Amino acid sequence: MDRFLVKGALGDLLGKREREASGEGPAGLQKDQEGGRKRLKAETPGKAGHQASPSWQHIRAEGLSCDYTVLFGKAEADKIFQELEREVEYFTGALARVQVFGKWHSVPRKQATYGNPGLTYTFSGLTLSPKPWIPVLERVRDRVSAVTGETFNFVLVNRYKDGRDHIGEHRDDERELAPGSPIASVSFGACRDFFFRHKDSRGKQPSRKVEVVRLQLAHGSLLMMNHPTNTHWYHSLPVRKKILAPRVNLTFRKILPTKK
Ligand SMILES: O=C(O)CCC(=O)C(=O)O
Ligand SMILES: [Mn+2]
Repeated sequence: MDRFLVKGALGDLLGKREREASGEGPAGLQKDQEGGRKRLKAETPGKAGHQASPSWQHIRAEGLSCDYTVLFGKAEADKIFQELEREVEYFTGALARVQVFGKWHSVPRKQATYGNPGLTYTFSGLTLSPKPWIPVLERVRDRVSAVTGETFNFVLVNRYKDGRDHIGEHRDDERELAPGSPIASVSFGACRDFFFRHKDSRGKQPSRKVEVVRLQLAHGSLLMMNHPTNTHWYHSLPVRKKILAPRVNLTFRKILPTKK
């Protein structure tokens, strides 16, 4: 996690968001035309019949494979959001700050990690253990697993108090992720723009032009970022000053067990 945090903060400070906002057209969202990828289940097992099957949008570009659905209806998403607001304990002090070129800055959002016992991960150069799972996070994790068939041992929680909070362009640290595993991103609260930029299409003089993939992540939504998206594409949540409401995002991951 270490790497993306620093890169994110660098992106923030150097105005990468401004570059992201320019140019290329909207992402092509493919409606669920072939019934979904094999492992995306059409229905949530073990739940009462009132629960609608998720309808997936498949987002594809060169080296990018994502699947998007609204997993929780408004009433359930509202409840989960309230519980997250009550129960999640965010980092404070040194863990809520990041050093860039020797200077300390506040991370422009709040963060917390939860996960299985015995796991460790690196964050801001420190080896940390996630907090033990709490019921609201287990509930969301289990719903994601039920509809995708994927399992997760770790979640990073990001809270954006309003549209000024953001995350700069970064890739998630693959050294700590199980090879080939997807990242499941579940969002609650304010709907926010979310961009993917191809690694060859970054900076002032990109080696080639690849269209930016632009999404909006709604209240109660799930975005599956499948392999190899994270290898080829950077992602970000840009500043949106007009947004006054908070947002909480959960990225469920499968991280490699700690070497003994
Ligand atoms: O808030 C989001 O939607 C993205 C968060 C993210 O990219 C991350 O946690 O690595
Ligand atoms: Mn990320």
